[in-house]
Amino acid sequence: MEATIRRLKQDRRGVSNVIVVMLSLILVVVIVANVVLWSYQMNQFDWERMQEKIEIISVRDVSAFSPWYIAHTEYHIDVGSKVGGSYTDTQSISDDRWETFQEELTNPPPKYRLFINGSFTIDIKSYPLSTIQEVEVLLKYNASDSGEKWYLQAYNWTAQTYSDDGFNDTSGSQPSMSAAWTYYAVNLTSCWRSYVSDSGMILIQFHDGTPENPSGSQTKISIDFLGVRVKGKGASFTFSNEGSLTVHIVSLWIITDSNNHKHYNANFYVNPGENATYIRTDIALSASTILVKIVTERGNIAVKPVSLT
Ligand SMILES: [Ca+2]
Repeated sequence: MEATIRRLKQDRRGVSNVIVVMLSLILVVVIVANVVLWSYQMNQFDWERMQEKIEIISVRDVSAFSPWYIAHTEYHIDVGSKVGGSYTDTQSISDDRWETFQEELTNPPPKYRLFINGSFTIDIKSYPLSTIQEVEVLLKYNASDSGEKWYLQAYNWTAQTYSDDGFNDTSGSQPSMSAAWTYYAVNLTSCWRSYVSDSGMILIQFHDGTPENPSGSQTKISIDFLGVRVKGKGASFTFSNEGSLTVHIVSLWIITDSNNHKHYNANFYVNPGENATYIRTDIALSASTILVKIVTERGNIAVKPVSLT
């Protein structure tokens, strides 16, 4: 009887030992499998990352001017009068036709003055506002006398007044002699957005600057051309993928100097063994020396110093 009980106790201990050993084995197998799988995945990732060979081959400024946007309705005369021609004569610089206005005597004090304005519409379907870098205005005119300066302003939609704040040239234009065709161009620089409505409309005013007394001359002004154009942003990046895997570029940096690092999200694929050019119409390469940096989805980086001419 005692012997039977002892054997039973031994058997039970034996069974529990077997269970412990089996559980331990399962645990070890699970751990080992995980470690192997993890290191395999790590190796796979590292291997792919090491296989990636992406280079920036070239970076170019591909910003471009739009066509000229011209007056599509008659000029509005605030002060002065029309002497001849029509707004259609101001649409082309090479048609030997022009529209002529004359100053008007205003009070007080009595002075000869001229204020006219025209409306111009930027084609925002072709040049969305987000892709515009600059706005330019060009005037070709002559004056019956060379005694005064002539100014271009634009309507500031925020301030609701005509202004030339921020223009690259606010000093006006003075003809060298009477009846000499004179070109006057202004750039609205980085302030251009204040002068362009959401629908792309820009109102340009042309006016005299040093009005004469009634004893002076009542100047006649002929406008051969008045137009507005925009410069669209544009940067092109050519990459070379010399590796055996498709490279996905996810980030782009334009570094102008140590304080100016501009980051752009990117989404561009370069096939293995191929060169590919990536065009961005939201990037303006305004500085002459920059550093371009890209980051791939696998975490590789390519950098290129660029001198733009
Ligand atoms: Ca003309």
